[in-house]
Formats: sequence, C-alpha cells, structure tokens
Amino acid sequence: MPRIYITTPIYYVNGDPHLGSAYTMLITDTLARYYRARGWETFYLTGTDEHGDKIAQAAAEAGMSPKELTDRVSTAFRAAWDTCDITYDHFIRTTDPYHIRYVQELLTKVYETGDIFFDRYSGLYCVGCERFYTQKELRDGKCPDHLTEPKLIEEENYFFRMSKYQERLLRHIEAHPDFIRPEGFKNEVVAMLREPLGDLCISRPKSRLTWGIEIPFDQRYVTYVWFDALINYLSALKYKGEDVFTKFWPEAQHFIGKDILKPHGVFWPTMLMAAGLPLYKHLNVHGFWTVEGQKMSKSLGNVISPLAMKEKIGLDAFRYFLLRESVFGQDADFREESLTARYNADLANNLGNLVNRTLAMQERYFKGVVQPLSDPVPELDQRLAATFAQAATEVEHHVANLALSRALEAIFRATDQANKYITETAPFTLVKDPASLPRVGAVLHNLLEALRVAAQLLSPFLPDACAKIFALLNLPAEQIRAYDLPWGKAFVPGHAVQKPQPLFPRLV
Ligand code: ME8
Repeated sequence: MPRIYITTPIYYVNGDPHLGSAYTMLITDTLARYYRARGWETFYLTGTDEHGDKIAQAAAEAGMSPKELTDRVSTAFRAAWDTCDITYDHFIRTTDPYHIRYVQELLTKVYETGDIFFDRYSGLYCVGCERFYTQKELRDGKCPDHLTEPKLIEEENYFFRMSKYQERLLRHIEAHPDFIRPEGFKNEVVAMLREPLGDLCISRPKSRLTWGIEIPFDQRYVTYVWFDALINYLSALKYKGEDVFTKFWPEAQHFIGKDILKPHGVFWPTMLMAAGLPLYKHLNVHGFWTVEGQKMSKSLGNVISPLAMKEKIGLDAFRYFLLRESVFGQDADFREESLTARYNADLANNLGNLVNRTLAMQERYFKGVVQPLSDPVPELDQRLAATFAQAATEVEHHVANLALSRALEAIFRATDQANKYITETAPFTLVKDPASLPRVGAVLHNLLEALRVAAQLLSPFLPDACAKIFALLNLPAEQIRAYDLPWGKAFVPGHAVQKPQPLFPRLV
C-alpha cells in the first residue's frame, strides 16, 4: 500500500491562526484527504512550537507565565483547525513530555558522536527569527523579515557541526533534484550550500533564557528553539510507535512557507545526517500571501482570520479561493474583489448551477427517478464521459506535482462542459415532445454521472459541498471512493435523487 507522511510547520503560539497558516493547513488537508480517499496509508501532522525567546517575550508582555500562554494559545490553534475541519492525525506540542524526552535523546546521541561541541561565540541575533544572522544576510543592517536590528550577543554555547555535512547535503540534492520543490527554492538552498556554512549554535544559557528544553549534558543551558522544533517531525511518529515511525518516516513530505526555508532545507537535513537517520523525501515550499497588495500585519489591521471567513462565505468557498488563486511556490494576493468574482463564476454559476439545473429537471420531469442511458450511446454523451475521464487523469497528474490550482481548473473545465451539454442537448425543449422523453431521461442520467464524478474529484478540495452533492444524489459514502466505477454504472434506473438545494448562493 502506498504511504505518505504529510507535515505542516508547527506554529508559534505568539499569535492566532490567520490566512497564512490557514493556507498551509488547507493545502496539506486537501492532500491528506486526496491520498486517503485513494487508499494511501496517510499520516498528517500539525502542532504548535512553544519554546524560545519569542514565546517567553510574548508571555511576559501578556502578563502570563509561558506555560499559561502556551496552553491557552495552543488550545486555540487546535480548536481553530478543528472548526475548519482540518483532518490532522496528530497534534503535537513541543512542551509534550514525549517530545522533550526525544529531543534530549537525540541531543545526547549527536553529542556522543562528537558533532556537538562547546565554544565561545559572538553574533547578530534576531529574536523574531530566533536565529543568528551573518552581516551578508542582513539588509541595511536589519533582519530582512522583521526589519529590526539584530542584537549583538556574545556568549559560550554548544554548537552543532553543521559544516561537516555541507558537501554531503549538496550531493544528496544533486542526486535528488526534487528533494526541495519547486525548483527555485532548491536553487536557493544550493546557493546557501555553496557559501561557507559555519556551525549552528544550538544552546541558550539559562541566564538569558529558561523557557526551553534543558541540554541533557549541561544543565546550565536550554536547547535552541529550532533544534527542538524540527525534531517534532520525528518525535510525533516515535510517540505513535516504532512501527509507525518505520513505516512513515521514509515517506515524509514537509510543507512550509518560504520564510523557513533555511532551517528546513539546511539545518534539518544536516541534523538528520548527524543523527544517522534517513532524510525526508520532499520539502515542499509555498509562497506568501499578501492582502490587497500589502503584507498582513496586526498594525495594518488587515489580518484575515479563517474563522471569520468561515462565517462570511463558508469554509469550502475559502478553501476554493486559496487553492485556486495561488500557484504552489509563488506568492499570491488576497483581494475581496477576486474572491467574489471566483466564487460567483466557478462555485455559483458553474458548479452550483449544474447541480441545481440537473436536479431540478430530474425532479420536474421524472419525480427524481433515474432513467436508463441511451443505447447506442450518442457521440455527445460519449464526449461528456470522455471529458470527465480526462479531468480525472489531469487531477492525478497535477496533484502529484502540487499544482492544485490546475487540478481545480481541470475539474471546472469539465463541469463547464456539462453545462454546455445541457444547452446542446436542450432537455427543456425535448421534454415537450413525449416521444423524446427517453432521451431526456438519458441526458439527465449523464448529468447525474457528471455530478458524481465532479463531486468525487472535488471532494478533497471542497469536502463539505461534495458531501452535500453526494447526499443529494442519494449515493452512499462508498461511492465517493469508487474511483474505478465506469461511467453509467453508479445509478441504477429507478434510483431516486433529491430535490435541489442551493449550494453556493451568489455573492453580491
Ligand atoms: O516559523 N503566507 O512558525 P510561524 C503564507 N514555529 N503562509 C504563511 C504566511 C503568509 N503570509 N504567514 C505565515 C514558525 N505562513 C516556526 C516553524 S517548524 C518546525 C517551526 C505560514 O508561526 C507558513 O506555513 O511563524 C509559514 O512557514 C508558517 O506559517 C510560519 O509559522
């Protein structure tokens, strides 16, 4: 049985879920649903990243202990993803005892191999990024992400011999060109690996920070938050059992935003090498969302909340917009105007209309009862079936390449053809002639098939609407997964479908 292990970044608990984190969740949730429905053994992980300077500071600002803050915000994250019907298999918190134990185990192992050493260090540190910057990486002396000046910090610390693995990682990427996708991000990592890499400072003295995982071989220190957080991808599987780890780790596909490329593309694989573990299969890097052309920020007051979007337009419409409007790996812009336009054109006028017209005619002309197909099969009917078969092939190809917007485009091209089929066959005219009634029944049968296949292909993307379509078609849940059911075999003549119900009322 094929397998996939899908991970999201674990989110910092110093903010609320927003458009950006929701986007990563919707991509990964869609893929998890897609692979599960096709019979793949799937493990889908998300969670919260709770240690480090940033969280300690946020807690101090909120007048809470870090523990209080992390409990509260982590619970809110989990509740938000539950409200958004995100089908994660496990939610990890880096404050979970099993994670802490595993991080300490791994640190000890790497320390014992000699790849962790003690040294004096001075460097420029950005608290926002939780990492040291080289002069060259700064822009006008400031962190390019946070636009703040990093602090000069000088102290004794533990270091991970990252540079030792630089060449080996380069060779691995050359041998596996799709290790990091899309290619542009692979090239960025390769460029990082062509510069002297240096070693990674992986501890913080307790005199400066206590909110972290204690270094098991020196109680004066806690672990650098990235060395702790990345290990969640392993500790969650280990927690589920050694067999789960063995099955899923080789199939790991990480999904991240481009902001955390270096930790995932450079730190993480070298850490895995030092720990003597196989590398992940793919690092999939998506772009960033802006809102009406601007960076999302609390101070601009333009932060989009997935929960508010659910209230406003429904979850499926939000999912559809984010997945259809963005190309994986590229930046995208959230505009109210494009949201309304896409919703009305694709969801209301194309899919919604197809469902509505088909079921309304089925009800009006046949009281909802399915009629036989035409025999022999007319060319128009053959073409419609072929259009949906083609859409199914395209969806498979595009999903494998993470081109989710193209997969959606292919499905909506097919539903558009089905709407054209209504115009071409004109059942509403034919019905006036009693002799043509069998043909009208056959046309509607083909349209029900179109709805079934469309709902099947769309269900990982629009789970709620597709569940409704299946309920209207009066088909059992197993039919959703019956991908190899030939056209014309799903509805037995005599089967009754439901009256239409509006799925996507037009937005004004
Ligand atoms: O970096 N557009 O957590 P984080 C698209 N804890 N995606 C966005 C986005 C935007 N405007 N803003 C955020 C961390 N994201 C670490 C990760 S993993 C071991 C540790 C998404 O809360 C995107 O997935 O800052 C990005 O990578 C992630 O949120 C960063 O979340």
